[in-house]
Amino acid sequence: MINSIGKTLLLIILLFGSVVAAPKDLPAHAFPDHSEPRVGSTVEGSPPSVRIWFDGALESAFTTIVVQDKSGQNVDKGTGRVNPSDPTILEVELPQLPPGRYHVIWDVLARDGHRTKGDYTFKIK
Ligand SMILES: [Cu+2]
Repeated sequence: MINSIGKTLLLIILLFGSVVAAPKDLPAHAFPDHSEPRVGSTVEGSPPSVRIWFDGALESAFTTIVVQDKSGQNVDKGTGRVNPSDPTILEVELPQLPPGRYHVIWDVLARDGHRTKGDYTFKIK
């Protein structure tokens, strides 16, 4: 049995679902396009930084990126930021890291006020 509140919630869920399913219709809504190191890749030696290119400009405030080792410890230099000369790039510097699997975790706010978050791993050999 669905009451009016239930119908309203269902409508909100359907609308939200359609927005998520059709990000290309909302160019200001920031989604990752590609990254360096690439998602799931194995790189030779410790990279100097992790960079993620988004399809829209990011707000510096409320936008974070961290890199963790397999035990969940942050291993980046704590310099996560939106690139000052290109607001579609989220980046963080890395120290010299030993071989292993690393986890990149990001959370961004686009200029249109929409938040997206995600994570991926890469390996250093
Ligand atoms: Cu949006």
